This record gives sequence, C-alpha cells and structure tokens, in this order.
Amino acid sequence: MVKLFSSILIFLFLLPLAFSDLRVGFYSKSCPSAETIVRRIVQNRFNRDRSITAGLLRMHFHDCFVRGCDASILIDPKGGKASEKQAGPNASVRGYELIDEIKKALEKACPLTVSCADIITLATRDSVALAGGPKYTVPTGRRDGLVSNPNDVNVPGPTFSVSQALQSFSAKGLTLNEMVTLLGAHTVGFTHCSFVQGRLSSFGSRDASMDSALDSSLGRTCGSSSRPARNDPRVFLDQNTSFVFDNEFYNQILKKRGVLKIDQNLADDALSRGIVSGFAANDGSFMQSFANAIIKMGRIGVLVDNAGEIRKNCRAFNQ
Ligand code: HEM
Ligand SMILES: *[C@@H]1O[C@H](CO)[C@@H](O)[C@H](O)[C@H]1NC(C)=O
Ligand SMILES: CC(=O)N[C@H]1CO[C@H](CO)[C@@H](O)[C@@H]1O
Repeated sequence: MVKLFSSILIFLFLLPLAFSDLRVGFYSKSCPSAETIVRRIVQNRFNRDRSITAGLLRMHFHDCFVRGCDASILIDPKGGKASEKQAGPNASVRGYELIDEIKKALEKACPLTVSCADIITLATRDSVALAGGPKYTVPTGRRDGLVSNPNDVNVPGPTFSVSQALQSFSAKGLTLNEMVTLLGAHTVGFTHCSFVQGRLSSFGSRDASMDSALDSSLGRTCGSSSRPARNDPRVFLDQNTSFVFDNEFYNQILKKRGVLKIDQNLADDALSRGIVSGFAANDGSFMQSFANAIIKMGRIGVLVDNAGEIRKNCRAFNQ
C-alpha cells in the first residue's frame, strides 16, 4: 500500500518533467522555415528601427513573468473583457504589430503551427543578436495560453530594492546572478520620465546616488515640478551606448549613471555589487550569462504538449 502510494507520488512528480519538452528545432519538421521567417521579418524591422530590440526584450520579460511565457500579454481586451495589456505596468510595452506581421507570414507558410509564445521568444533572440548581443539557440514548443487577466500582472517596480526585486525573481525560480544578468537588458531602450523624476533635483528630490551631470541632463529633458515636460518624454536607460547590446550598462551604473533606481541599486547594494563589477569588466562573461539566463526565463511556466492552443491571431483566443 505504502509502496503503491509512493509510486503514484513519484509518477505525479515526474509527470510535469516528462511533458515539459521544449526543444531546439521544435518546428524543424512541422514548419521548417519558421525560424528563417521570424529572422527575416525581425531583420527588416531592425534595419528601419533599432529600438525594436528593447521593445521585444521587455515584451518577453512581461510575458514570462505573468502566467509564464504563454503570449498572454498579446491578448487584446474584447467586449468589455479586460486583458493583461491593460494593467498599469504594461503600458508602453511595444512591438505588438511586429508580432502580428510575423504571425501573418507564419500562418501563410504553416497554418496553426507556430505559437505566439514562441514567436516572442524567437523574435527577441534574433533582435538581441542584431543589436550586438549574444547569438544563441533557443528551445521552442511553447503553446499559447487561454487566460489574460490584468489582475495577474505583478512585475517588479522601478524603485524596488535589490532584495525586493529578488523576491519576485526567486518566485520564478531565478537566482540573484540571473536577475542581475537579465537587468542587463537595460543596456538598450528607454524609460519614460515619470519613472525617473522622483530622483531628480528639478523635481525637488535629488537622489545622491545619481551623478550630478546626469541629474542635470535628465532634468533638461524631463522638466521640473513647476514645469514638467509635456507628454512624458523618454530617456535612454543606458546613456552611453543606448542601442548596443553590450555590458556598458554595468559600467554606467558603477559611474552612478543608472537612470532607473532599481538599476542604480544593483551597483550600490552589497548583494549585487560584485556581480555588477564582474560584468562591467568582462563583456564576454555578460554575453554568456545573458544567453543562459534568458533561455531559462523563457522556460517559466510554459505550456507544452496539449495544453493551451496555437492561436491563429496572437491578439485573440481561438474561441
Ligand atoms: C526588477 C526588474 C525590472 C524592473 C523594475 C524594470 C523596470 C523597467 C521600467 C520602469 C522600464 C521603463 C518602461 C517605460 O517607461 O516605458 C523598463 C524598460 C525596459 N526593460 Fe525593464 N525592468 C526590470 C527587468 C527587466 C528585464 C528582466 C528585462 C528583459 C530581460 C527588461 C527589459 C527592459 C527593456 C529592454 C526596456 C526598454 C523598453 C523600451 O525601450 O521600450 N527589464 N524596465
Ligand atoms: C562609453 O562606452 C565606451 C565603450 O563602449 C567607453 O570606452 C567610454 O568610456 C564610455 N563613455 C562614457 C562617458 O561613459
Ligand atoms: C496598450 C495598453 O493597453 N495600455 C494600457 C495599459 O494600462 C493603462 C492603465 O491601466 C491603460 O490606460 C492603457 O490603455
């Protein structure tokens, strides 16, 4: 009896492992051109708009941190029913129309075969390589989720301490090292002034952990409490090599030139400072570490096998 019971327990324990079969080249038989199609469309977009790398990286992160990497972030609200996109932190996630363009081409080549969750993953991978980041193979076979709820959105905030942020990453099975690595994605892209003004002297709240030249320069773009710039302008997260996927982000935060508080915290907190210095000194180790960490992020809560569905339109559930 005890033996039967423990066999059942072992079986139940192994079940999710046996079925979580993402693998490199998942579409090599069912849609051999899938990865080439994704790469071509991402390349076209990148040629016109280098900022797409940042858009996709953030989309991938927000997708994976809410219900797992299941493309729940892509669902449009419909008939009064809200979706993830509408949650506060969502705002400004961008690149949705690129995903639509890729999906359209894939539906033409191989209908109902390639998931929207894999499209986000592959497009992110390709855009990172184009911006100068690591080139890596990434496992596929994700399926698209059937739920998208704004109340599920609970991504870390820009003023989090390192240990607060770590709580959120640990809950997803990611380590401190992986978190510091993944935040290196802030080597590309923008933030809106509204996430930074709480640190600026022009808004009456000088943050001593910010370099004073950066404080003045951000003040010129973002305005002041008496005259805030209109339409919430954007500023680069990496103020030096803003479009290049490199380790310069870590050098910038060591120079007190982190734009978001969470970014500066990484350099100033004893928990993470050593990891930051290591990456600042060695671009190769950051590249390697980033490839490993983003592949791991891409496995969070994935749906495989018969779970979920392959959406026809990334913005809507099939039914
Ligand atoms: C503690 C964790 C994190 C926090 C608090 C955070 C916060 C933020 C905030 C506030 C912005 C600015 C958004 C805007 O104004 O439009 C931003 C942008 C961005 N984040 Fe993060 N982030 C975190 C982790 C990550 C991770 C893990 C990735 C990817 C692996 C990532 C990639 C990006 C990118 C690429 C941008 C620029 C987006 C663009 O240019 O559109 N972030 N992040
Ligand atoms: C900008 O980055 C380059 C390397 O990518 C570095 O040599 C230079 O010192 C940096 N400049 C500033 C002002 O941080
Ligand atoms: C693109 C999108 O749907 N943005 C929404 C993000 O969340 C805010 C606040 O809930 C909405 O006002 C935006 O429309």
